Amino acid sequence: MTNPLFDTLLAPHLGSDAPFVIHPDGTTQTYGAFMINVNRAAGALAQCGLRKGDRLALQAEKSVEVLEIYAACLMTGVLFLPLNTGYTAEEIDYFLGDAEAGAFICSPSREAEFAPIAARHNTKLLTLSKSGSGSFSDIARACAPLETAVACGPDDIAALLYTSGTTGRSKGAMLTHANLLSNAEVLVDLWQITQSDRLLHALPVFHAHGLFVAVNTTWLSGSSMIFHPAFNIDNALAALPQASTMMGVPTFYTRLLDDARFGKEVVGNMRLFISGSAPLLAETHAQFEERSGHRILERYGMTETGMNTSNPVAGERRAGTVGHPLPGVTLRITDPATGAAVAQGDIGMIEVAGSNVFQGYWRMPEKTAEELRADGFLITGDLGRIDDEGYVHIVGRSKDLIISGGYNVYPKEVEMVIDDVHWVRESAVIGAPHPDFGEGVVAVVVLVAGAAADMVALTEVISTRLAKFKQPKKIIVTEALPRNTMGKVQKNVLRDLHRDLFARKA
Ligand code: MLC
Ligand code: AMP
Repeated sequence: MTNPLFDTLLAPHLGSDAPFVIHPDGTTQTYGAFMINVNRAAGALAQCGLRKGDRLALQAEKSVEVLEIYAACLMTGVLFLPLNTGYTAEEIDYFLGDAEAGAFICSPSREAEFAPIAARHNTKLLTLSKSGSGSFSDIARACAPLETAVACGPDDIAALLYTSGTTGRSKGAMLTHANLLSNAEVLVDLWQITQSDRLLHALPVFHAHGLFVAVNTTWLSGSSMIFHPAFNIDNALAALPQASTMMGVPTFYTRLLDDARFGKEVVGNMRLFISGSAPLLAETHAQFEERSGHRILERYGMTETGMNTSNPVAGERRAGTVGHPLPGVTLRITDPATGAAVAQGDIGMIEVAGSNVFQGYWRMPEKTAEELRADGFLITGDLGRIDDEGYVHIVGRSKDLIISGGYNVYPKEVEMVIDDVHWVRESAVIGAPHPDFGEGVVAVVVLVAGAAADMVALTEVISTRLAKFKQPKKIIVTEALPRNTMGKVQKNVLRDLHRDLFARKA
């Protein structure tokens, strides 16, 4: 095989009449039709001057065309760099510059906004609309399709996925062909995904969950997916009777439970509900079983590693746990201060190693060395323990991270934006329990002595500079931030103080 990832996931579908995508209106796209477009998209990448190792950034509404471009990147060795559709121009500026993207595909509605940024970074700017039209599609339609995959080895980088960090500066996680292939193979086997499965796909395709976990396993198994542009409760309820599997963040499950129409009647064909990206409350697990008869399978992953652990399909799916390490993944719990292994059952830092673990952060060797040990174990920043039956429990995080509706928000990044405002002396950003998003972003702000707060201006600054999901849902002005004797802000004190800020829905 010259390109094992492409040859395993995609090449077998050439000419196939089997259904790949089922649109909400019931129309179906076959694998064969999809592959013709993949070859065209690969031809277009070459026509745009992109070669193996170059970076293609993409910020576009979810569509099958996005998947065609992702597949074309795997075929040509061009690094796929998908970006959250909510990112502001300032955020995009950083990604294009840091990745030195050769080309950037954006929505036509934002072309004018991004043109000067792309020009500054010497990045070719192309467009793709949610209906699949745009300058990239024009090139793909006119160019010669690429028929032969470019040779790529297991350690070649397939994708660059940016994740924020505690310093506030996003880091590009380099995922290799071997990372993606090994994870897809393990998951298809473990979750018993077969050609007859039909996945309800309502996740975004710019993150590991919706892209690698959902799409790569679909390709590998030759199964199909009902493809929704986003999670919408009415559409999800209408599609569930035709689906056999669903992958979602906990918010999907709490929204289903909040709807009186959800019950056993709509899940008659369902085989497996999978949850991840954020903690699923044991209470949600129990309520879901009561209403639907299904025990949600919870698994645990990270952008840097893909999936690490999973509850079983056949055995007991234990609420409040993320199951066992996947075959091929070694998971250990260590003392965060010393790195030494803790006693069985004790709480410590979760570290993982295996063929799923990424190669490091793009052009940040020091950051890579801080998190990836010499023996190949990644320090996840998640705190957990392993119980007597080998189930992994995640009990907290050592990293200062908020997970809101499955999206990661690093407080530092938000604090830096707020602290730039001249009348703000300092700020602390925390997550408070939120009935819909799990955690909601809250900013606690201290004013410069004698200054008055201009909340309209502050909100304006935040919304210009930060994607919507990072923006605080509540801003609280306070006299002073609580500090310990070392002068460090006590975020735990703030979290306790504001734990009831987002009252549970009646
Ligand atoms: C939307 N909003 C959010 C938000 N999503 N705010 C905070 N957190 C979020 N996650 C904003 C909207 O812009 C809107 O603002 C308001 O909140 C309410 O919007 P909504 O219509 O209710 O939200 P919706 O569009 O339905 O989106 C919610 C969601 C979505 C949960 C469906 O966020 C989502 O699909 N999340 C999935 C994230 C994901 O895929 N994570 C995987 C990461 S990979 P306003 O002011 O306009 O009302 C990973 C590895 C692993 O973690 O293990 O999988
Ligand atoms: P991301 O960087 O977006 O990939 O987010 C990875 C982080 O999401 C992990 O380090 C965990 O903190 C969290 N996470 C993913 N799955 C779970 C889960 N099932 N339970 C708790 N936290 C999870």
